[in-house]
Amino acid sequence: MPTRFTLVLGDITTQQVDAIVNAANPTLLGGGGVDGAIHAAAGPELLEECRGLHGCQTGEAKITRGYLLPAKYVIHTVGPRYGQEQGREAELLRSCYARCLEVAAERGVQTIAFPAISAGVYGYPLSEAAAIAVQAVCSWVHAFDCFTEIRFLVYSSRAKRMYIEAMQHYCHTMPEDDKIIWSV
Ligand code: AR6
Repeated sequence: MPTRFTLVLGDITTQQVDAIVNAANPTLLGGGGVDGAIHAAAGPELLEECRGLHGCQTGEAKITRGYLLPAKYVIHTVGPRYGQEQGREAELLRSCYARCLEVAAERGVQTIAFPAISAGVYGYPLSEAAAIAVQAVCSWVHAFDCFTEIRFLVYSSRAKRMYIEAMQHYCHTMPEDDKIIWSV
């Protein structure tokens, strides 16, 4: 079965998918941006579960329940801070996408939504962050075939354009195009 890649301009907290990804910080105890929105929508039990996880390293991912969210799970990942990772930013950002997909696959998740990890407070330039997101997810999907839909959530029309460019560029240069269908 091919994996459907979709691009949606909107709020990740309202998405009807098995899992949504949170762009968190190493404490996993909440923050601003997507993190703040997810905690606000999921309710206080999410923070309680997060306390028991004892944080998360940059490039890693940990899973919790979704509580009041439509999504059953939240996968918390910590993106790199742009310019503060000794040149390992791209590698760490790729790792976030790969680890989220691994953790999701272990729980039997079939549909997952990603925000633009690191492209807000953590300062990753959006065009680079979008290219890495699409490339990382494309390569993973070509190696492991277990998702029906991978949804990218963007929060501005500029971000949407960046993702379309990245999808046009990377999805169509992959060797087995028939494994990915994408729609906007
Ligand atoms: N739905 C979808 N995308 C969103 C939403 C939303 N509700 N809100 C923001 N975005 P950021 P980071 C976009 O800053 O850069 C937190 O305080 C936003 O426009 O949320 O990884 C954490 O606790 C941007 O494109 O995440 C960390 O301290 C993208 O999501 C830190 O921010 C990511 O922006 C993590 O920073």
